[in-house]
Amino acid sequence: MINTFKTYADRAQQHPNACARDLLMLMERKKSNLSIAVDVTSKAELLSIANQAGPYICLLKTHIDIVDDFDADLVDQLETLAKQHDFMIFEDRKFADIGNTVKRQYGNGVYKIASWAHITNAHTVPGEGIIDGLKEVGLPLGRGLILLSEMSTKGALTKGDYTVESVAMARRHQDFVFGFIAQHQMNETPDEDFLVLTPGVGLDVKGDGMGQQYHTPHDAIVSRGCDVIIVGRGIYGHPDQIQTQAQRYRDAGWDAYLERCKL
Ligand code: S5P
Repeated sequence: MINTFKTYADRAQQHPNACARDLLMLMERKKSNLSIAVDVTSKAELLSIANQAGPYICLLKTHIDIVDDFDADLVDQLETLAKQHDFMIFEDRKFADIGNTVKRQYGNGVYKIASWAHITNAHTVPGEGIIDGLKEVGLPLGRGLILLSEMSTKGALTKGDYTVESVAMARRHQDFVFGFIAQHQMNETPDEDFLVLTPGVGLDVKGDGMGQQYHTPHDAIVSRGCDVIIVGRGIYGHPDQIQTQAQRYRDAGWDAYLERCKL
């Protein structure tokens, strides 16, 4: 696997994408490759979990459209927590429409995602125009995009040529696209350094009865060469143990990274 033996710090020094540099430096500084997926539906719960898990994570992943009582103050408070605990924010919007539509979905509407999310993601099913549309809004704001090249669920159609073409699209937009949601590392040459953020990570269960499939942090980081582990229910599914679980996944992810780099 190419580039996986390098440290996050070394990769930050050389990375062509500004958002990736920020994330890699943050990961090294904080000694965390853990992203929490906070898929809860109330503002108070989201903020409470963000505050408790904050010290252990590099990235907070949101599904902002599932919050029943969303308001602009939620975003202000998330931004304050991000500064206080030193994490970045990733809105898992999974854009999937034509360029002209996604740029409005990204910059406008109720959520104004581009104004607060450092990172967002997109499906590649519409073709490259989706990247052009999102880039028009995100690049001037210093935002970064990741593409879904491989999903975690059973029977996902994101495989074979779809995955190969998704990587080719990313290669043509490296000022804005810096990585993938995937289950494996995607680099093909030593010059390439796409980050892989990987969901479907769990220490205690193998599935959820709705298609989700879990690997351990060790498997994701060491065997599959992924860079960031995304953990949802493994952490927020234990509301009384958010800190304990966040620390547990942070340690498992970081130990796996140290093993991979032979540090
Ligand atoms: O392929 C994917 C892509 C994503 S972004 N599979 C996923 O599960 N996700 C997201 O990761 C999903 O939307 C959820 O927010 C998180 C996984 O949550 P968990 O509770 O299964 O750990």
